Amino acid sequence: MVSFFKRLKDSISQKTESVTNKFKEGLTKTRTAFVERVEELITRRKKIDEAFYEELEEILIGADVGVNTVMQLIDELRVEVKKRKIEDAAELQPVLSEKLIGLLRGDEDNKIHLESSGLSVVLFVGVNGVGKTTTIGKLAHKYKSEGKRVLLAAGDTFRAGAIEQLEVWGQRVGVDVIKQSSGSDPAAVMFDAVQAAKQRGVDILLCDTAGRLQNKSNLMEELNKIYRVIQREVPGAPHEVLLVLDATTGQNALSQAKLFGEKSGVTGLVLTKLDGTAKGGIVIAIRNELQLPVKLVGLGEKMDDLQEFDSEQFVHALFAGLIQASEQVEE
Ligand SMILES: Nc1nc2c(ncn2[C@@H]2O[C@H](COP(=O)(O)OP(=O)(O)OP(=O)(O)O)[C@@H](O)[C@H]2O)c(=O)[nH]1
Ligand SMILES: [Mg+2]
Repeated sequence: MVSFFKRLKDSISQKTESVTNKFKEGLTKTRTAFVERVEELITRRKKIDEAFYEELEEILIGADVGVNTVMQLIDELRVEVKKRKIEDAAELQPVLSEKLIGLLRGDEDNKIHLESSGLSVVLFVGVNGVGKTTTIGKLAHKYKSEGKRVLLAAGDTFRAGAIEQLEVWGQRVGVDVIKQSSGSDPAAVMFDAVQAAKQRGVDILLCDTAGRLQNKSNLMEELNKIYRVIQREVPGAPHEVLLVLDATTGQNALSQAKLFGEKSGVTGLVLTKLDGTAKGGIVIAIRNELQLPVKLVGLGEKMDDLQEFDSEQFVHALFAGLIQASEQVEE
């Protein structure tokens, strides 16, 4: 019995460790640009004074944490520093991590809500090239490995090569794709896909759509039609509408989310290409300035490079270098 619990505990901690490692790897660029600069600031300035706060502000804004969020964060830090009577800059790091985790944590959870039995439908939306199709491929892989029956719907009938791209992912992952010819009505594709999913006893249907700008009203209307077809054919569906955002576009991603979120019944966000940016602080800005939870993050182009978002893991991975450094100092 004891060994069973020990094995269970070990396997859980191994899993947590591998998740943190994935984040660590994917956040390398952000960590180098952001954490190393904070570290440098702490060692150079030593004391917490006005000049220290000003420089910290600059670093945070540079990492795309967003001006409003940075102001809030610095104010909270000031309060905490006074309360705890901190003078030494080196002691600020744990307080900063704590505050960042606080900003990232929300009331709503980061899980993707699916039916425990029966068909769940997840719709992916977003502007061109943000990583919708890739995320669908990765997520299909994840669910398939968990033993779920997955089906994909090729709802991007607009861009040349889009259907083939989804089919390549389908083959790679080993799941079927429901499609029609290029140029056909995406709502009709969704209708077919839902019928096929029901007939085949599928657990999760992942629906791709064409990239669109939130200000193109005909395309937003098309999305609306897709949404209505799914809603009509499956009770409670779509279970999630995930807006995919490209982290490398920084503050632009934030404004996309604001505009899209208002118009298309978005339930959560996917932030892709975090591996490709030094501005991973955008996660914090998005979390703090929008009511929408970040549910998934993309950390590379491969099948396994997708993680469920976890605020503590994220901040931990971000500060991995610093935490190690401060532990060494303590030794
Ligand atoms: N480095 C990195 N690249 C990514 C990630 N996610 C997607 N990409 C790449 O981004 C590019 C665009 O991805 P797609 O999945 O085609 O994007 P999309 O939103 O479906 O694009 P459209 O269908 O044209 O609107 C591809 O080259 C992907 O490999 C990620 O997390 N990290
Ligand atoms: Mg696509």
